[in-house]
Amino acid sequence: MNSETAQRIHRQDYTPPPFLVDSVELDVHFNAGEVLVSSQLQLRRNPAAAAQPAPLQLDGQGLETISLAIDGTPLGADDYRCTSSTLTIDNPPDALTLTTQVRIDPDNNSSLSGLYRSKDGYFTQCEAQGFRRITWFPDRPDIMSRYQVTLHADKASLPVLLANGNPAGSGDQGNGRHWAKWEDPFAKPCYLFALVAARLDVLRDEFTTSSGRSVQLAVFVEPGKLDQCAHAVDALQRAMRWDEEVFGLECDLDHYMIVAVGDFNMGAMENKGLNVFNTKYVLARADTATDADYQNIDRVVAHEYFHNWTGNRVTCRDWFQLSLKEGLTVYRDQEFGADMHSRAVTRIREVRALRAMQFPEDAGPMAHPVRPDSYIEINNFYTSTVYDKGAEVVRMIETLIGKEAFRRGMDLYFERHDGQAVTCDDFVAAMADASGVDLTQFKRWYDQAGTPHLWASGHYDEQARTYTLTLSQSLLASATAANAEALQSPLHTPFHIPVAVGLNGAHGEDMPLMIAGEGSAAGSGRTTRVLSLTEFEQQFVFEELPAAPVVSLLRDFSAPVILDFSWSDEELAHLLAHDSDPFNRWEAGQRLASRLILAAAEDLSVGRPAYWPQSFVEAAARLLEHASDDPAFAAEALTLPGEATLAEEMTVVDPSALHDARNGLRRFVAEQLGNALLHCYTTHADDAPYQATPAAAGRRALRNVCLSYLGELHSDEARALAMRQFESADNMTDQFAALATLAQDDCQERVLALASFYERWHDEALVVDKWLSVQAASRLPDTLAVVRGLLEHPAFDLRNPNKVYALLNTFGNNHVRFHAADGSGYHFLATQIGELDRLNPQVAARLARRFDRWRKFDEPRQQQASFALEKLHSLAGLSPDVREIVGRALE
Ligand code: 0A1
Ligand code: ZN
Repeated sequence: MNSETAQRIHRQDYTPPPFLVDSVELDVHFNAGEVLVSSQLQLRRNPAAAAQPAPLQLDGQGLETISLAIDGTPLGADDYRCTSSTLTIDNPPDALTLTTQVRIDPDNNSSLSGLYRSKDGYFTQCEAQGFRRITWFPDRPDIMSRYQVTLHADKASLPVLLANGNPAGSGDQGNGRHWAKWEDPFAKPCYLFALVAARLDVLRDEFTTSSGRSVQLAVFVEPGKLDQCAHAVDALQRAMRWDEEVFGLECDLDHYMIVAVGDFNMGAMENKGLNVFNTKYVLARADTATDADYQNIDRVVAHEYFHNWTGNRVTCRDWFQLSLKEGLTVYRDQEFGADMHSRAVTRIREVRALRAMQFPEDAGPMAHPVRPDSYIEINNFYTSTVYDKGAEVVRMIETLIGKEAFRRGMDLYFERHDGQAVTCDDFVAAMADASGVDLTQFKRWYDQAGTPHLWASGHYDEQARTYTLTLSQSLLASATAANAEALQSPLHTPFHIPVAVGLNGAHGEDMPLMIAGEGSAAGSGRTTRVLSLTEFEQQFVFEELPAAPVVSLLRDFSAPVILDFSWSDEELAHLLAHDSDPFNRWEAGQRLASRLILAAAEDLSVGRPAYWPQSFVEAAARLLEHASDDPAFAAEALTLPGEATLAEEMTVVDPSALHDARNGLRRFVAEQLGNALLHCYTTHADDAPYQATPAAAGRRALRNVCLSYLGELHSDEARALAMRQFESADNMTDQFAALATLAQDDCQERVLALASFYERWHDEALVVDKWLSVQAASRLPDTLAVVRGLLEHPAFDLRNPNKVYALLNTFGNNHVRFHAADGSGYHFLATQIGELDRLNPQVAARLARRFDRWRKFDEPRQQQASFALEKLHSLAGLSPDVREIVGRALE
């Protein structure tokens, strides 16, 4: 299929489905080399559809049709029209039973969408449009049906047979075969359908809901991995309790199952009552999983569980509304994470990720609104914008209307829409109605791509004892060709931006926040106020200030914008040391570091030496000195902004100068503070055995940041220290951190550690992924050669998404090596994308996103990138998935 035949779908073209499907009965027979699917659909005309009777149309992909019948009568050749992707019945009765039988070939389904084989088992992935690969069906989320599914398979090789809902019978059927029937009591869209037939071990547990109902929990994993399931079960129970306590939402199921599979395109999938997970987000044991893995498991398990209400009970009308469930559910898993761990550190990490992923996305060729207007391949829109910026949009609503009103809004949303397929407008309407706050202007966040810029300036009037803050906003600085046009149109209106503000006094204390015209009672006692910026420019005057404040803006990152305010270095150091908002303490340090690194990159690119002021070292020294107050925070504050984030601030990116500048600053800190780093490293050692608690994880994070700084010295002592940690660690966090430090250093220890790591872990697939990624992330000049070599290693498999992400995606994120001046990184990755596309277009398209920012680099690099992209684009048989991404990159 090429771009001519691949259709662009527009949000405005939505029409209700002509037919509804009330119930679905499936019989799935797993035979050697094929799967037969018989389906019986009860269909009827949709009373809400257009008056003109439309034909009945069903979707299909890769189906071999064996038989078709309506109300028991086989269809003749003239009764229907069939293409490879649609089955059309022109004059169907208003209500009918459609029976179909198809043959499918999951053994050869390398796309991992629909029904596919992974190792010796069979799994499904139906979001967004995988159900059509299983049977003929009107595959759209606004058709909700009741399902009954019977699986038939060989008992010895496929002993576990699962589908959504409740077990409704099982038994033997002779010839060594068995069957199992499942009934889902809830109507659901077909994207939430799932089935599994495999050989799996299971860990069972139970949860009693607040109203006293018992829910049977089960986590199914590959045989032999039961000792890595406990954390996932624990996370699930905590998430279930949390949703009851925070949102009053109880589990509606009798059975809640999680199945882990090693071949999976994404993180996990919220199929009703039968979540299918990438093993990466289930399996954990202290010696195989890092603290980050443990925390990610918490978050993903919670995310999928929370979808049961925000996504499943209330689902999306069409795929343009994807953020309705994803933005909201990410917001919910973020809040869960904040309650389980440190709220401040959780927020810091989220914003770091947002800036590394979503901001570049919003400034590049794939920029799209949280609610996109059109797409060619919906799978390309499971993006950081829909998920993470979508969560920021929900968070801003909470900030603007307040926590209690937000909760009332959620209640109202469920009251109005339980069991429905709805839109983002419906969500915002519930929030507006529950709070009485007009969110009409706010909705622009759903419709306009790009990261807004927020300019701020302040003036203190000693006489009047007032501080005047001027805020202005524009999308211009981040305008892409597409939205530049929109900005000139009369439709351009400002965003409604919540700006959380505090004023910091000379001794670090919060000053009073009295806004002129409000009367003194309004602000009294509050140290943070949320200003509503609704105009292009607005002024806010703070009164009764005895001295000039240092303003703390956008506390807790109250809006996903790029803030420009000219704090002096001293003011930033003051905020870093004193601001009562921990996010802004961290932010001040990041700003100081960014300034220095960007200036140094400019110097280095014209052959001038970099300049590092002592004041930065002093600030870092203070952080180390007070690190034990909050080790996890200190670790974040000591971590410099990443290269991809910094690159966004450069007009033309010189990746080597940027890389050298950033590492130069790290080395300078290490040289100046070697003893303090070592002291901090030593004093935060844990004698106790590994525990995944936030406090212990915080200490490990801090020590490992110290270790990585010491690694910059390339000294025998630092190498020995890393090697000691590598060899003696009782947990993967410390072992891997030591390996990651050594992997940046061209030394014998690196070779030894990499070899012994593989030797020890070659049977643990997820640990092998770490081994691949630590090599692909190395700054050493021969990294591309190493990555090329690893393609041939038995550990690598182009068919397995985790391996592809570990090796190839990590390389694409290796800023200095991927953007090598000679274009070698570009040509390498483009070739791999072309190869992968023939197996798995979704993952290939994700990999192609690494090219998003190619136009920000210098002319010679741009030329190499465009050669590589053009060549990829011209490949015969390229998927619409990759074609859409590469086409937009080349536009
Ligand atoms: N809804 C899932 C994400 C997901 C989306 C698509 C998939 O296959 C193409 C798989 C999973 C979530 O948000 O967790
Ligand atoms: Zn989700």
